[in-house]
Formats: sequence, C-alpha cells, structure tokens
Amino acid sequence: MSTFPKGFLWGGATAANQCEGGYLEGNRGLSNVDFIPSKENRFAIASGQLDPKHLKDNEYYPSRTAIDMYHHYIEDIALFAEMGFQVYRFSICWSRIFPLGDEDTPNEDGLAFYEDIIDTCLSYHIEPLITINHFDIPIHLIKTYGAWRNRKLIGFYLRLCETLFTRFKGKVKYWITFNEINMILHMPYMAAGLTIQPDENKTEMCYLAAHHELLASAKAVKLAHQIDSDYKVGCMLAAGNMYPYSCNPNDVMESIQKDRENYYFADIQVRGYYPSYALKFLEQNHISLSITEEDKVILSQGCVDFVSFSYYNSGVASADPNLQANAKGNVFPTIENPYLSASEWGWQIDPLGLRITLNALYDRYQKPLFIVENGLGAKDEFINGSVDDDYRINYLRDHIQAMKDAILIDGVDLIGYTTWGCIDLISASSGEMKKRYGFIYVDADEDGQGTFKRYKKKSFTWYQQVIASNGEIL
Ligand code: BGP
Repeated sequence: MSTFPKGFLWGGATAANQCEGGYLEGNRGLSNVDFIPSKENRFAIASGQLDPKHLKDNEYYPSRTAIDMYHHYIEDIALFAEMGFQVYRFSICWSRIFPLGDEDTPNEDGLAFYEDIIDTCLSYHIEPLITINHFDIPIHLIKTYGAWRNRKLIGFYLRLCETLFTRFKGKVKYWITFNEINMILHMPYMAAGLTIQPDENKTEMCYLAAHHELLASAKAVKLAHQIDSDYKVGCMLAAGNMYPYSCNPNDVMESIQKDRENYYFADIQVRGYYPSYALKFLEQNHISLSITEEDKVILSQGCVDFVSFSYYNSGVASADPNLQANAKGNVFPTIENPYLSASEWGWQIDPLGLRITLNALYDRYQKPLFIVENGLGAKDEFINGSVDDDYRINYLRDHIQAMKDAILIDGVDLIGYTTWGCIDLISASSGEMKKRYGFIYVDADEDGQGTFKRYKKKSFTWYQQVIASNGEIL
C-alpha cells in the first residue's frame, strides 16, 4: 500500500491537430496538418518525401474535423474534471493565433478560444500544461520560408511565445516548447513542415531545421522566465530506451548510438550546448549547421526547467544488418524483443522499460521529469454505450506501477503523468480513428462521420479511482 508523492499531477493529454477540427473557424489560417491525409499517402507526406500538392482532390484530411473538440471542449473538460484530473496537457494551433505565421498582431478569436479552455480548466482546479508547438505550422510559413529550414522561423515562433506568455500570465505555469522534438528525424513534414526536395539531403535538412528549433526553444525559455519567474518550461522527447539485442559489444555500441539519436536533442536543451558526440556525428556526415558564437550563448542561456517525454515502447538495437532489415512497427520500426508482447500496431509493450527510461533520464539530467504521453492505441468495441477496455486498464496499471517503483524505490523525481489521448482522437502516425487511446469514447469513424457524442469507457472509472487514491489503488 503506497501512494505517489503529495502534489503529484495526474491527468491526460491531447494535441490541437488531432482533436480540435474546426479548421476554418475563428479566422484560423491553414496549417500543414490540414493537408495530411488519413490513408495510403500519409506516411510519405508526414515524412516529407511526398509534397501534399501532388494529392488528388478527393483525399480525406482527418485533422480538419478530428473529434470536433472545437465545439465540445466545455463538455470534454467537464468529463476530465469528473475523472479528477489535476492537469490537462493540450497544444496551441499556431495558425489559430497567427493565421499566416508572420503577422505582427495575433488573431483575437484564437486567443479567446484558448483562454476559455484555460479558464474552464481553472474553474475545475485543473492545471493547464501547454505545448506551444505540437506537429503543426501555418502553411504560409512553409510556402514562403520553407518552414524550419529557415532561421526566420525563430522570430515568428518567438512572437507566438511572447503572445502566449503575456496573455496567459498568472493562469498557466507549465509550458513545453516543442512536442517530441526528435520526431523531426522521422516525420519532418508533420513535425516541422519540411518537404524534402529531390536534390536535398534529408538528414542535413532535418538537423538544420532542428538547430533552428533548438535555438527557438532556448530563446523561449529565457523569454518565459523574463515575463514570469514562476513559469516552468520543459523540453519534450519521444523516449524509450534501446536495448542491445545481445551482450555482443557491437550490439551494445549500436544501442548507445541509437539512444543518442534521441538524447541529441534533450542534451542540448537541458545542458545548453552540443555534446561532443553530436558535433562528431555532424562532422562525419558533412553536415554544416553554421553554429555561431551567438547561437552558443543563446543555447547556454535557455536551459529547460524540466524534462518531459512520451513513452509507448522500448526498442532493440543490433549491429547485425539482417536483424535490422527485419525491424517492424509503425514510425519506430524495431527488432522484435522475444520477451515482450506488442500492440496491434507493433509497438512493444514494456512497463519495466518505463522504469528503465525514467532512471536513464534522471541519471543523465537530474531534473524533474514529467511523463506527458503514455497509453495503448487499440481497436475498441463499442457495445451498449460503453467499451470494456480491460486491455487498456492493464497496460496503464503496469506502467503506473513502474512509475511508482521508479519514484519509491529508485528515487526518481517524477512530477506528473498525463496519459495520451485521454479522449479518443485521431492517430498522428496513421490518421486512423480506430487507433484509440481514450477513457472517453467518441462516436466518429474512419471518414470523420458520426454523432461525435462522448461515452465513458470502463477505464474512465478505473482512472478516476487511481487519481482519487493518488495511485494507491491501481
Ligand atoms: C506521439 C505524438 C502524439 C500521439 C502519439 C501516439 O508521437 O506526440 O501526437 O499521436 O505519439 O501516436 P499515434 O497517434 O501514431 O498512435
């Protein structure tokens, strides 16, 4: 019988592009996600290899409708409050605040929309946790500036930050600069608006855009602290440790290198400088980022206050090219781990891996940690107005137990937990509605059709009890 530390924040997370819809409402501008289809071409576009302008007119774009939270947020937040949420993580759609992205003045409709979300949360004593940028960017910034490959984006992003930090001062404490900043390497169009031209080197372009995001993040941290010294600003990483396939030192070295692909980002955001392995990697790949002396000062002055991350699965690394060729799973293909089962989408389920990841991050950074995404994407059967989702309860229970062990046995400083997709929403990687994570079922199908009514799943009452007992009853 043990509980989480007093003040531990329990809640859930969503992102604008996967739940809001209302893509033409409130003077919102068009965004990259409005042109990412749900089916065949999705990954080719998300990964920047296919320009969305080559799509046929009859493609379906799930972000345009999503779960219509634009019109349901009051009811949705009331349901979160009923579960006992103490924190709600959501993101700002950039083109609602600056429809083109490079204007001088913000769109009041967009600000009022988010202010009402914040005020509704506060009326239930729910702490808003805001992701400033979660996989969206105004389309105008892509067409006119080439998105994050252009240094000018730093200034436009900072204007967005300043607008938010000033407007919501006194109402919001926790901010995240970029969702899963390392995803730029896997889905550059979705994460950073990058389409890769045939004569361009994809790796170089991704690291260049990442350098600009890292500078923008550091400047945002500094600005936030200037505007309100109580603000806590975090980085956000798609985490999950890589295990060596065997004790062959070649596999161990491979796993270190794979982990570094992710640490590259957080190392800079937490420590304020490029680590030596990152500089060597860039040099060996002939990638020039033109890091100036001024850039170095900016990075050193913008270290984050906390480290947030998503955790869905662990991975396996091997130096054997035959094993590498058999990697499976969407977004993060990995070698099969014989000790683990996997979700229907091939993500290997590994609760102890969460404890391992928490320890690895805490050992490395000694900063407060925040798990801002975790959950099981599954096909739910909606029967008699509910879903019997014991598989989801089991997944979450095991992961929460792993968190508890990391805190109570290992002494990790973990400050909160927001499950991913606390209400069903569209999947980022596949665009599917059938990959559901929520405690709340939304009646919407693969083509954006349905009543959009909300229903409580079995896991709703289970999570309510977890929160009420501060993690004692799992
Ligand atoms: C992360 C994203 C989320 C979310 C989640 C689950 O990469 O930050 O936006 O979608 O993964 O992924 P999916 O939706 O592909 O199941």
